[in-house]
Amino acid sequence: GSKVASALFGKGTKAIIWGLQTRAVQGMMDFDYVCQRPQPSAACMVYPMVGGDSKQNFYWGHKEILVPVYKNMADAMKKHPDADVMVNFASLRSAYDSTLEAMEYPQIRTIAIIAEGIPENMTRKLIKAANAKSVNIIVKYIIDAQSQSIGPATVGGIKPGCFKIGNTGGMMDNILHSKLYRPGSVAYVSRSGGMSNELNNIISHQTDGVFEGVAIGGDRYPVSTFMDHLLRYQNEDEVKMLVLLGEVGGTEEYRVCEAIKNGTITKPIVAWCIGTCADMFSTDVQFGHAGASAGGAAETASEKNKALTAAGAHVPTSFDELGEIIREVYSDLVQREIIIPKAEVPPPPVPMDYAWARELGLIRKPASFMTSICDERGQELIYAGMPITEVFRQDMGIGGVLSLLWFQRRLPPYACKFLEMCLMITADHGPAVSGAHNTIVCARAGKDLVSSLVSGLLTIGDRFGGALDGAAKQFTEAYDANMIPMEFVNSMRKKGQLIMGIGHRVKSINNPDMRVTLIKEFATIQFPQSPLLKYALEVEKITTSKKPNLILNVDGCIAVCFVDLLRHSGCFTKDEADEFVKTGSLNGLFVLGRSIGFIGHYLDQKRLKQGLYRHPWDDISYVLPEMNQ
Ligand code: Q5B
Repeated sequence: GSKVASALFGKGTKAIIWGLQTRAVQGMMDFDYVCQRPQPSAACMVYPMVGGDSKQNFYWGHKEILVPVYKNMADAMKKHPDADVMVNFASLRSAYDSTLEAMEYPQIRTIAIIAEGIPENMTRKLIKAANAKSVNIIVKYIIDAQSQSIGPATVGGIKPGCFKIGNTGGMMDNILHSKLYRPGSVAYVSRSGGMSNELNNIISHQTDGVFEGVAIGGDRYPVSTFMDHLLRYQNEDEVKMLVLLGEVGGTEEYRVCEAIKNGTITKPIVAWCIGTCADMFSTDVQFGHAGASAGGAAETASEKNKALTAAGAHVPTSFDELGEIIREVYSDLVQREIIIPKAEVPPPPVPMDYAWARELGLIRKPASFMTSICDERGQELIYAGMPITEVFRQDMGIGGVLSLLWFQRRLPPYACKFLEMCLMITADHGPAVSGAHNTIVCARAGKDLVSSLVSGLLTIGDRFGGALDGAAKQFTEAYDANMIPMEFVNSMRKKGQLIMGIGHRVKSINNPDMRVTLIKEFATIQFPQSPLLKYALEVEKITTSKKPNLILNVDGCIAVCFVDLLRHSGCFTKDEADEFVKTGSLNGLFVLGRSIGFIGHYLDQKRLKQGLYRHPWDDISYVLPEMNQ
């Protein structure tokens, strides 16, 4: 007897979905919505995840709804006793076990297995397990197993207005195009899920549409057969004509011939077996499905087409003619008033997913933020227009990367070298400076790397390490205003302001800072021009004449050299150069360079296993106010 005796799906069909295939489930929900089902078909999902049961959000038209996700099948079955379908998205490794488990629940009448690559022996065990149930239960099951290993053989099943299995029918535009949101009068069965899409298309254009379509899969051992479904269609009043899309391999089509001849199938049936081109090859041809290979002359597509014609099916001369034949049979049924085409009712609009609408170029929205330095979306990471492989091919170094990411352009090699030099020179200046001290104290308080690093970085400012931007601004303004160095120093004193980039706690003209010497030398030799450096050195002469430690310090020296680079390298306009000073890029150099040292200090403290730091009392002068009695 047939395993598929009654209707598989109705308008109220509820399914339990095994697996977290949210896109496919959303597709099912959208289908349900456009079919104007009162409720979604996906009752719940099952996924054996860590943690408790949860909920997954989906769209129901415009609204968002929550679908429960259960850790185990037993709970899903108990909470949703009205669910009689299982759509099993489990992988080929777990599909076997989960299908067997689902069979333990009598409420489940239909199981659709989506996994590809379930070994044939396991598929056969599943069939056996289903058959081992009592007769009542056996007739309840349809198991659509997938192709063993060769090519995709997507399982599919769609009943317009009622239910669709997973991704069957494609995306919403396809469902609308093939009018799969409302039932027609034509029911089909095919092996291939992919070809069933083509059938949806042909049938919707040549007739009043699809009533139901099932793709049984390309296995050598499909669990449901053509006849199982054709018999259901024969017994369904709303179905007025049948379509069978067979293929090379197997003998199932002969059972259909038999059924036509002995009057089991009385409804007009259009049939075609694909794979007729196999006759043109001198050797046997294995098509994409595991079952699609002729085991003998009778299994060829041509022989089966001949037999179907002889049995009384409407068989085209080629696949190209299939639509025409379907149309002819349909028109005849309309003429004889067996089919009375219904008025079209437009389906409710289903909102398109934002990502898809965007991909189709249908919508636009202002971006929440813009970026112009790095693009990681493509196959290759791109730094300011340059693929990362090219950065390495050209051996651009960290200076080159910095020039791309900070300044959005390739700077000449001497400029990249200068950037690297700044990072190397500012990398560390011992544990005593404010930032390193903070990092060390923080590390010794047991904090992590990021916290310790940040605690050091937060000390960078006007006094310590963060005088670059201020120095660049002050020196540039004075220079551009044609102030002679003495005028500049005096004006700053008058204003009561310190000159940024001047002065050092330990370095002086008697104890010169070699870092400053290195930068000065490099800029003087390598830069096309260094007028601001020269200006700053004149200022230094004046300040050091007052106090020997009022030297052009490391911050100041880098700052003025950098302005010379921005202004005279030919890579920036004057406005761009000013803008980079204004936006704080110069302090960025110190921050980046000194991060190297701070991380070093953090690691060093951990390596030395230093305990919590407490400042010694004898190093603190307690100067509390005296209380008046
Ligand atoms: N006087 C750096 O001060 C320091 C003057 C000045 C005019 C000035 C001070 C300063 C500007 C900020 C700056 C970066 C606080 C320094 C760095 C990185 C580091 C650090 C490291 C590393 C030092 C004594 C007398 C007073 C002041 C006058 C001082 N600075 N006049 N312009 N700039 N500079 N910061 O020695 O008449 O006696 O009252 O703020 O460029 O952070 O290694 O440590 O790599 O980690 O404490 O190199 O110069 O001097 O404040 O006692 O002043 O000189 O007005 O005059 P000192 P003070 P008076 S590089």
